[in-house]
Amino acid sequence: MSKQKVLAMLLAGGEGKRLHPLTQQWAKPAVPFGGKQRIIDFPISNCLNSFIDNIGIVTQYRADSIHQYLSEAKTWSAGPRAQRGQTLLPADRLGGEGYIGTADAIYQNIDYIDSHAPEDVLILSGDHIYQMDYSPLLAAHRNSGASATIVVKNVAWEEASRFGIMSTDDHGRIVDFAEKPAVPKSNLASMGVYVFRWSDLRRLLLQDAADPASSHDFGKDVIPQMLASSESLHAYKFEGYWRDVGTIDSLWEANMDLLDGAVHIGTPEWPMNASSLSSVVHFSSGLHAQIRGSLIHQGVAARGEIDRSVISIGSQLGMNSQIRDSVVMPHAIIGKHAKINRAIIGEGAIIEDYAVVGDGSDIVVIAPGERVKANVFMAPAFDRIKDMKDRIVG
Ligand code: ADQ
Ligand code: ADP
Repeated sequence: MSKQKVLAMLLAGGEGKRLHPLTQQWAKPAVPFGGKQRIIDFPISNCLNSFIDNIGIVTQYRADSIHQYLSEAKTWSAGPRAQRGQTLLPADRLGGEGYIGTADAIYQNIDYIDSHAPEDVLILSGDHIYQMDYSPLLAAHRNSGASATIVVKNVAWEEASRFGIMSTDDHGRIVDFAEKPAVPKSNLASMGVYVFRWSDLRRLLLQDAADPASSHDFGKDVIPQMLASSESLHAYKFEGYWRDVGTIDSLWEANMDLLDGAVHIGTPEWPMNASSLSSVVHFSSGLHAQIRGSLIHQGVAARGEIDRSVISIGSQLGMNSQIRDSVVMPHAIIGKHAKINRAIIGEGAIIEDYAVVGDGSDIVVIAPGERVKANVFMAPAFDRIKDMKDRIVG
């Protein structure tokens, strides 16, 4: 039992259809990011750096991949702010068919939350790249006395329909909210990060669970229901870097943002997990390599020409290979004279000698473990077909 007043609940169970094929075998939060981390390391390190010790990690889709990563990786068991109160919650606690929506995923863990008797519950997503100290948010939430506080950010207008969009009054109270509106009224977006007073959330979850018309989702059901019944709902603006990496393009862009210095991994002021501290990032050029504006991780055999790319741990690059504007995920092998342009090469994929991936137009994704045969050209059209299929499903 913890004396902490806040308990974080990290939603790490989404299927991530739009990140297919990177999420074929792995949950979205376990997808590699930036050479050595996985996406889930960001919200976890935010908790640690905000001195929130208790995190319940709610898994569902490919739960094994999250469990495996967090338990086997020494990542979270050492380091300056070691995590002790992390609980991996088994998928589907109440039996049955699994969680229906995000609110149901919390509802089914009511016992676990009650056992911590928190004053507030911080609800986080497992698929966001950002560095945020949650302390001022928690303080603002308590000062306002609101039932819930939603963290918000202005997003690009053309992306606004991907998010929960709201309007606030002069006191930061939310007066209007629409989940992923086709025609957004504002560009003030929910980051999907919420603080709730636990007594209020508990009541709302019971109410939502009893509603046969609900899809049991925070954005679709709980938040609109709160507004309809005039619960006090506040917005808290986050000004830092934040990106929902739920799509291939946004995942690629966030990796490029890392190269541009818009977001960092493991600085002394904001340590990430233990492995990030021991990781040395090389910008150097070796005898057989020409490297520009790239992150090359320790232990990578860097050969060839590498331009504005993230080259992850354990990958191998062949002589005279050319890698441009790309992300090479851990343990991928790139053959001699292979050309990679605007692509994401999945974990453990093999690109044989003289193969060409991408032509510099749309991003091409090579699935984890996939083999691209020698001399084959993987054009973006191949990827576009998959992308269209995803759009229909998701
Ligand atoms: P989405 O990003 O669409 O919108 P959603 O797909 O529901 O949110 O997932 C939120 C988080 O919960 C993700 O980390 C996902 O992995 C996880 N998750 C989803 N289903 C789950 C389940 N059944 N069990 C466990 N975890 C699950 C939300 C809000 C928007 C807001 C965006 C910001 O609804 O209002 O703008 O986040 O990214
Ligand atoms: P192995 O069993 O060969 O050691 P892993 O346990 O690393 O492989 O991965 C199991 C499967 O998951 C493999 O097919 C691999 O390509 C795939 N995989 C690994 N990482 C990812 C990822 N980030 N996203 C999707 N699939 C992945």
